[in-house]
Amino acid sequence: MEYKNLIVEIKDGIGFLKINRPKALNALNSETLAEIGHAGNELNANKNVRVVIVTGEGDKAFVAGADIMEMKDLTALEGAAFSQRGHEAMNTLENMEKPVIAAVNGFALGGGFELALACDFIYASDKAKLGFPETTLGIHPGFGGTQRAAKLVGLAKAKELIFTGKTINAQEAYEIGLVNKVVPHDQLMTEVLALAEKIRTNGPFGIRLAKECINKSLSLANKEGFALEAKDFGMCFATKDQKEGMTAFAERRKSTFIGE
Ligand code: DAK
Repeated sequence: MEYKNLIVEIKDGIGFLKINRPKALNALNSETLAEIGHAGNELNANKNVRVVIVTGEGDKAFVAGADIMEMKDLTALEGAAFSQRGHEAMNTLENMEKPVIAAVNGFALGGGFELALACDFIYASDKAKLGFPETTLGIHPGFGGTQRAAKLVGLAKAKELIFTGKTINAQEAYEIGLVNKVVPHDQLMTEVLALAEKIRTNGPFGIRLAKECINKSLSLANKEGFALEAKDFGMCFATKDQKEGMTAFAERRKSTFIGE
């Protein structure tokens, strides 16, 4: 499918979803949010795609937020619909059956930060700037940021970031656990591709079930979480991937997984 505001590509088992509105620093308007949802579903359904990388076009921004020009005259009902469209896009990424890495190549502000937080983890350029400026605009994060940031860094840090609206650099974001790794700007894609490649060669089915267990750990009590883990672990033994992985180990060769 062709997208107006995205560049979507698949190369060697890795899907790329690039937000492509560089003149507006890749700000998310409703059309882009809808396209992210579609592209996410398309990449999810494609069996050849093992890992997805989300990034922004251009050298300056990952995504500088939800589109303020579109939002400024919204009514309350339209605001709620806009927020819902955002939730649908973010949830599509969060619930993909394959790992989704955010390669944050510049500004990740407001809705852009929320987009990165909906990915499984973030690698950031040392030039990246992250934050929630929403309260400086008279609103608050509306694409899941209050929930996802609090779960990642704890209530007090999330409140400090959101109440102040301050922007932090990649190193500060790394130190509080929002970012997995800070990379020199011109090496960001090389590092992210190496990471994606490492993940791509592992068993897709095991990764998919692990992602489900880890995501659900946030809402399940330990007892239910362990029950889910045991059920999913058992399910691995019904797959060709498990047979291949363990046979390859016994035969001292490299495994070739097919995701079944
Ligand atoms: N929306 C629309 N256009 C944007 C934009 C944005 N968020 N950010 C930048 N642009 C546009 C600028 O208007 C400018 O367009 P032209 O004037 O050239 O036409 C172009 O991108 C380049 O921007 P600048 O000229 O400002 O570039 P600078 O290098 O000087 O500054 C900046 C870069 C990132 C510091 C600055 O652009 C900036 O502060 N941008 C706004 C960042 C921001 O506040 N982001 C948060 C947006 S609010 C909700 C739903 C969603 C949300 C909340 C609630 N519900 C409905 C409940 C989420 C809200 C947000 O994300």
